[in-house]
Amino acid sequence: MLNLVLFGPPGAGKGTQSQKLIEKYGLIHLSTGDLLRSEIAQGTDLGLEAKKLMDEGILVPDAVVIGMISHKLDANRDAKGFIFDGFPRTVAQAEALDSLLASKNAPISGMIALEVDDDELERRLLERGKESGRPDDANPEVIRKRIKEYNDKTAPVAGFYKAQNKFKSINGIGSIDEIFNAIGDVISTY
Ligand code: B4P
Repeated sequence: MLNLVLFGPPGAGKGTQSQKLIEKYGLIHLSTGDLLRSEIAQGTDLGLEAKKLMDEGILVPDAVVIGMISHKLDANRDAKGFIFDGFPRTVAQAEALDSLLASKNAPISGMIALEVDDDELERRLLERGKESGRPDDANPEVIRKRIKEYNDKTAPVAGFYKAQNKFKSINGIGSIDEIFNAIGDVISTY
């Protein structure tokens, strides 16, 4: 099984690259951001709770996203593998993911981090906000809050995978195809 964690700050290109990776490798895409936005669109209690936090650029509680991922893993037992996009975002989520996958005998193959500087992240997210209507992409203050959340709570997740010799970082600036090829080079080493 190919189980890939795509890592990086908001706007690094995780969602963009995931779309290309699922086509090439036939993987199931698990984006906690997309799962949460779907709960919001359906107006569920979970969605209402998550919306308040997401609109402010704050991470939603670990238990919520871990529960969502666990359901999705159970619902896709015959998958060839998974791309985890935007998850894990805290060390507690990374630990929970390891134990969920251990029970299925299908560990993480590796984490690939997309490196992009803060100015470029802000530029990309504001640009996307013009089209997407995403409230968390519309406001520079919220974008900076999301980057701060990433630096405080998510960046340490890299250390979790480095300790397992599963971490690789690549340059996330360049054309979408160049970055996709660089990701493919890493995958070919698994
Ligand atoms: P996400 O939906 O995961 O939001 P994201 O990080 O902004 O998206 P992504 O990084 O995938 O966007 P992409 O770079 O592809 O999360 C939103 C919120 O949900 C979080 O703030 C949090 O509140 C909550 N949440 C989600 N998961 C959670 C978790 N596990 N725990 C707790 N809370 C959680 O795209 C950005 C833009 O860049 C696009 O417009 C794209 O076209 C452009 N782009 C991509 N590649 C490019 C390139 N090479 N060059 C130029 N532009 C590029």
